Amino acid sequence: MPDFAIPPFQPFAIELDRGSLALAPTGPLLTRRLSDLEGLFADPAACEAAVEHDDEVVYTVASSTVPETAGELPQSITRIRPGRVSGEFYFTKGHVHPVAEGEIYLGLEGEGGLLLYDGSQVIFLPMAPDRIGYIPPGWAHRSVNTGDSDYSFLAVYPGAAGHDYDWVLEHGFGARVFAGDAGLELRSYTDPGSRIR
Ligand code: PAN
Ligand code: ZN
Repeated sequence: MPDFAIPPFQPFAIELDRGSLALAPTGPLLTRRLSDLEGLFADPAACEAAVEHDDEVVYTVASSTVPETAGELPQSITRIRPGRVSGEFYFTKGHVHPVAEGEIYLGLEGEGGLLLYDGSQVIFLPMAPDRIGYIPPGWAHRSVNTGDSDYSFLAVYPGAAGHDYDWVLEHGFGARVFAGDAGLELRSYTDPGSRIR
């Protein structure tokens, strides 16, 4: 037997319902509304107006029961609703892991993307069902729903990695994702009028 520093979590299986994307057993459920994302969209006034209007749910994160502790590999399913604020697609807050560790995402439904930023370079990985997105250690990551239905994915990450949301407030994300006339547009984070590609 390995010499465990902490008592091991019992092995178990998790059922993923492919229709509802519910996990059984299931852990905590987090709901993020537009009001939780105030200050993050390129057009803060439009976001504020949408918050006043109905403060829509932008995304939910349903976690498994695996604890966020050293050595464990917790999982969660994020479901991002379709929507835009002044043309900017709905997204997750985005974070870096203060303990530099990798993470994998598996697309489950819908169309989306993974915006990755290391402080200078910005990468956009299109995501779709059955596509695995790899987030290397140290890269800030944000998910974007670029379709007109829910975009959902499974995330698996090291339990001691932690989540730092302040880094993004300070450094931004390098790019924003907009719906353009001829499809998806990546625009400068600080100057959303200027197109990157
Ligand atoms: C994901 C994210 C989830 C929500 O499980 O936490 O998609 O995004 P925010 O945490 O940025 O609000 C993950 O990357 N975990 O590490
Ligand atoms: Zn993460």
